Amino acid sequence: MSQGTTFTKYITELGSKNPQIPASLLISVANACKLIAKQVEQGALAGIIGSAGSGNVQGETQQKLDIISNDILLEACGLDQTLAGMASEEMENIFPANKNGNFLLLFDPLDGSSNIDVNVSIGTIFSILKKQSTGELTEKDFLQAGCDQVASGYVVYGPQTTLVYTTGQGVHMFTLDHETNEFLLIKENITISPDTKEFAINMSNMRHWDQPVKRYVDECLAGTEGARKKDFNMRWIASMVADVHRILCRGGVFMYPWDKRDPSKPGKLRLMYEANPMSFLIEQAGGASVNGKDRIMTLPAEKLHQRVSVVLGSKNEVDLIQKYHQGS
Ligand code: P6P
Repeated sequence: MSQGTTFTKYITELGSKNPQIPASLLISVANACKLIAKQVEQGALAGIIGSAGSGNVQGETQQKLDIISNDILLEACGLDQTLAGMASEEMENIFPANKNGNFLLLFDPLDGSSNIDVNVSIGTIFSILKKQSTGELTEKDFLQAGCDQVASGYVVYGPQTTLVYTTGQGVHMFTLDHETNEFLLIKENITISPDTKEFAINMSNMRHWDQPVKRYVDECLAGTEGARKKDFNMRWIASMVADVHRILCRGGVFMYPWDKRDPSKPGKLRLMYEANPMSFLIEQAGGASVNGKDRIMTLPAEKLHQRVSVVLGSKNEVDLIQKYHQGS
């Protein structure tokens, strides 16, 4: 398909060749994200900066834009007849849609929302599963492993509004043209270099990390004089979508590991609508994604909002970190 093709045309053609592709749902998500982009761009002008004065199921303060984005996705996608139901970081329970639908949509409507007030890139992350049961929709329908995803992607609201998705046939990137309000194809079959000199982690948590993560980061910091014999660069945007987008564009490794601050929590990030969709993209681009010891896409889904430790990106770096976690 040639550069500049619209996302709608691209996905419609894909869906016409393979009915297993959730084509109309992907188009509904993209259209919802166009509306979210308009809200994000308005910011303070639309009086939507700041806290909504409520908390979500995660116990986090909801930003006004978190709720606005969530509602836009519910409304825009709820009309899609192929959609059986939705689950969101911002909602404790599932949201039934159409009883004849055969797809499930899970999303973090606005990831990185602590960056909203300071005009730093944020994003929408989505994951699409097939409804396996024939009966009434229940939360159990959503509890599927990452390998069962039929599609995943994100939209990053940054200097450009860019959509990246996969249906298991490579990773493809589209940027929103504000003239036509269409996502236009800019790159197909994105791949990540297996090696990198750039890591992303919140260094302020160093004293809380487990030994394997501390060893890996110490070796990166030791540079050419250390075991890795090369210097590394560090980035941390505190917006997973922006960090993952950078890795898809130029390689790197992203870590949000378990740490001692709350030992009962396996990690900060959520499996179903953050780690799984991003892992699908990263693996499709030739990278790797683990929770330390194990491949994230094979982890059993036990709870809708379960958390997980995440190490993802350039394969050789992720493999090394995994080796350290496996004690070798
Ligand atoms: P910290 C955003 O809140 C988020 O869920 C991810 O997008 C991001 O990578 C992480 O949390 C940032 O966490 O603890 O560095 O603020």
